[in-house]
Amino acid sequence: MLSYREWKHVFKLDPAKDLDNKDLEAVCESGTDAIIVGGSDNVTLDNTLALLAKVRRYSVACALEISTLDSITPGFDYFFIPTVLNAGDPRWITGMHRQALKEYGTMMNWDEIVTEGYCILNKDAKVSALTEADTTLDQEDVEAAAMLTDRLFHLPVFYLEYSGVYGDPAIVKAAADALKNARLFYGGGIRSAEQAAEMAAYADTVVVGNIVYEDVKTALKTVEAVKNIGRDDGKNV
Ligand code: 1GP
Repeated sequence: MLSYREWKHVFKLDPAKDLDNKDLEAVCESGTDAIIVGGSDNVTLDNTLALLAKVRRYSVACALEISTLDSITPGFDYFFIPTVLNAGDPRWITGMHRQALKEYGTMMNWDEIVTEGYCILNKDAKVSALTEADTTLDQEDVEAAAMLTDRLFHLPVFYLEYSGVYGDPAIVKAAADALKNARLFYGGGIRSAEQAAEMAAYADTVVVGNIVYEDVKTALKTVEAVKNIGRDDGKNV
């Protein structure tokens, strides 16, 4: 299994959404580097476990991105923990994290934990409302958030989250240029192989979500598009 620091392409699957077994197989066997299990609402322990069991039929790496303490369960290769840097509600910055550590802190395998500095940029995304995110950030604000992640907090991942809309490549490039060590994850609105390739020119890891549920054939084409970019990030893996 590749370390998350080597992932170029991942699919994000939502435990609250249905995907038929044939499509799930195609997604897991597509050559993507990993499946991230995560969603903003109606995520439960039951639907998380059900999706984990299905993905585990395949050899692809599988990570849980935690959005609710209820869905935490062992069995994933990695646990991605977002801290939403531009959240208005402090529960999404450190509140739920402290609560989780009180419950699970002594039993956590820290090698499997990856903290993501999240920057949410689509004002209409469910996750913006949920976290009360300030999405009015310009390029300099995003560069500052990237530096906050990378230099000040030394987080391993900076996640530019445009969930539902395709982002601004100039902002993604600016974020990439501001990062020295943190990996840049880009996610949001990828609906074609060309868009996936465009973001892969700047982001270390391209996250493809909803299109899987809307047009699986196109979703599958994003894998090769991203893998063909082959850029050198200059970071240590
Ligand atoms: C969502 O960043 C991911 O958390 C992917 O976004 O669903 O818009 O592809 P989309």
